[in-house]
Amino acid sequence: MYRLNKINSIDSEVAAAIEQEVNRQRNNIELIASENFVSEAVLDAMGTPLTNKYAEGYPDKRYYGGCQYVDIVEKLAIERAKKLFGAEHANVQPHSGASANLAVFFAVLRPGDTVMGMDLSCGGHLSHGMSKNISGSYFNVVSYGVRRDDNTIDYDDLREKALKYRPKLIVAGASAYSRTIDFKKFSEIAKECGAYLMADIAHIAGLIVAGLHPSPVGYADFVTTTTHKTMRGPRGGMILCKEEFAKIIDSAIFPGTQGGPLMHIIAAKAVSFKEAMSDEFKQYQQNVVLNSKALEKAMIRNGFELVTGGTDNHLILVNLTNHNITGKKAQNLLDEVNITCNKNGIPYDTQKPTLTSGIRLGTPAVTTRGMTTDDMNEIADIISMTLTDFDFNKEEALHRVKKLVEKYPLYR
Ligand code: DSN
Repeated sequence: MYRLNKINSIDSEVAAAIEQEVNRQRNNIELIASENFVSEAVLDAMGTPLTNKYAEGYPDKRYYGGCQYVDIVEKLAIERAKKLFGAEHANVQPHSGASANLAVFFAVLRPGDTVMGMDLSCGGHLSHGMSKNISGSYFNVVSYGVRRDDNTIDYDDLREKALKYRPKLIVAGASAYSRTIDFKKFSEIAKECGAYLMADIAHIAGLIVAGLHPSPVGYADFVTTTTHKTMRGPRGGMILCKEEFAKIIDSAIFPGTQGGPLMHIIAAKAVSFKEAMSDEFKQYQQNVVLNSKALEKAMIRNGFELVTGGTDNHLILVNLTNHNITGKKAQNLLDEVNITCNKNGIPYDTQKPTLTSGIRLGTPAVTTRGMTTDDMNEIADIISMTLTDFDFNKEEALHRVKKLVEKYPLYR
């Protein structure tokens, strides 16, 4: 059992479910583009008594006594985040990426103000203005999207809309976009229409640290991210900004939208940021992109169509229309052979969001396990045999997945 003896002695039901989940992670090929496997050091930091500590406020300015040691931890996390991204100010307290985004909205917008974000159906995120999210219900959202012909961001349309609707904030960033984002162009458009620019780099933060994607720092007024995707830290969020906005951002997180920070998670963020400063981390990010390119080629070789034709980053979006199968069905079939991914809408999808015409595949997690470009070829072949003739190929697919995951042990 994975380090569960103490939990098991109190609560065998929860321990059993955790063990099953750990085994699922070990036995499956994890292709969800937003997931990763943290190091044991990061895991350990999360499971420390720092969870016991209330520390509302900020280092040296807390509303509780006894914060001298958690102050050390938060200062380390802040300094490392600033250094990693070359940012003037960092707030490491957001509980999630959505919380980080909401705090930026709260800092600079008032209900009813106009904001522009990428349409969810074109690869954007819920918190960038989706109608049922607080970002879409409290604010006036004008979405921008991708071109019909090549499915890349339509900067001309974005500029036209920005000049017409004069948003107070433009959000750059996506959850399912496989191409490089031109933050410089975004900042020129934002300046031209007098908007603030927020870059949400949740998916690509690790690539940015390694210099494999241009950084928005210096272009965007606010940069938000999660810490658990390509950054390979604990589940959480972070905001970077220029010094001039430090006060309004800090106050938008606490007391604006959050209470006590999760000090055990901030400790784990600090540890993961230290890991991200290493040469090994840079090499890892290079391998993520190499694997993504290899998966792109191998999927195309297997007859799959990719949105935008391929990838510049850690993910690919597969258009399943020519395979006559929905994203939901594909996700379910792949689940049955122990390959985990998520159904995903493709631009101008004709299927409902609960079905979709696509799946999103990402390489951060499999690369952390040590998988290589050869393994990406094998994964694409297994995906293809599963989706083209499931009944005939299921047993062989399961066998090949087992062989692959056994080569790369996880959390031993
Ligand atoms: N839900 C995340 C993703 O899968 O991309 C974004 O927050």
